[in-house]
Amino acid sequence: MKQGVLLRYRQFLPITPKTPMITLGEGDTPLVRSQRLEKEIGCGELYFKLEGCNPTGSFKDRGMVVAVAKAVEGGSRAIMCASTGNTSASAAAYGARFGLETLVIVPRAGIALGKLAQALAYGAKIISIDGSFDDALSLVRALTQRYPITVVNSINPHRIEGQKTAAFEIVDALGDAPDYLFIPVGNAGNITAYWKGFLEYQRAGRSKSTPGMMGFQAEGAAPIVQGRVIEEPRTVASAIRIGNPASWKGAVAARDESGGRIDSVSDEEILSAYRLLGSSEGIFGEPASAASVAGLVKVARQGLELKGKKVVCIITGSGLKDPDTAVEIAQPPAELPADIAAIEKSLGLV
Ligand code: AN7
Repeated sequence: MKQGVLLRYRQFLPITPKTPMITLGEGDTPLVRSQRLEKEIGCGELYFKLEGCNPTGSFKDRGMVVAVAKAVEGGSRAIMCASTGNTSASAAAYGARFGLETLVIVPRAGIALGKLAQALAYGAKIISIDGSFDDALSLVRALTQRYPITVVNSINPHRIEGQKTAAFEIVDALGDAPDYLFIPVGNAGNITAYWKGFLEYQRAGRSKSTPGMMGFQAEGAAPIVQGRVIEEPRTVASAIRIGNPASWKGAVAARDESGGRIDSVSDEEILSAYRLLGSSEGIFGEPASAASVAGLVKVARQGLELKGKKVVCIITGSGLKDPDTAVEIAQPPAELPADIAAIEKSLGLV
């Protein structure tokens, strides 16, 4: 049975005797070695951390379990978040299971179908606004100040605490930190959390080194790269369609303290990495997740020395979250009569 994040890493988490040790089986996700890309780009060892294997299909569950445990501990009755989809799915699941009402505000344009389906299935109250994620987050900040509702976006520090456990797992699996960690950046909570985790583990003597933090935004939604708020962020990777990240400063600190980079990748590069992951590694991540791999391909092309280096790419969410994109960009299936000759011909068997 899976322990869950709270039990497994309790000495690193803000747990008191009153904290309920809840879990939906989050964390302990696979770290799988690359079969193809590692050789293609010539790095020492390349691993993918499959965060889509969490209970609601994304890394958000690691932070949500801590945020919800602390909300329950504090006597809260309701939680609220703004979301590009995954945070709302996770909040709704943990809220439903542990007796909290879940209120969600999402941008009308571009929340992937699977994520909306999840929030609906878990019984959240969902409001879809004619505005961006950033507008939704401003509304959530205002409403949770006005009413006794716990905010569970990553402006809630318990979210960051939970998410840092993914860094612990990587060090536990590899025996030390990798040389580089590639990660998509949206609201920038996750890169902030990983960096905190790597630093804390090093301080605790669990690792000798820390990785260069390599964060990637989508080109049309790259406020940190451009150094300005993007009013109308655009990208196929709806999860990271964010123009004014809440953890902007945390991301910049992670980059600068680790000797890493924050750069952008185009939608074309994201989709190319998305296809490559699926068709040559057997890993179906959602488009935003492919930004980490697109970033690795980009820096390898630019000549970053990767020979002998250990690299981890975070695959932040499952590809099943966004079936529309998967189908849209693929060759449609061949439609044939139920006839063996026609099928033989179509498959090139004869
Ligand atoms: C799959 O769900 O912001 O930089 O509201 O769903 O920590 O925001 C999702 C973000 C990467 C970016 N990959 O992480 C939300 C939301 C996936 C994501 C990110 C998100 P952050």
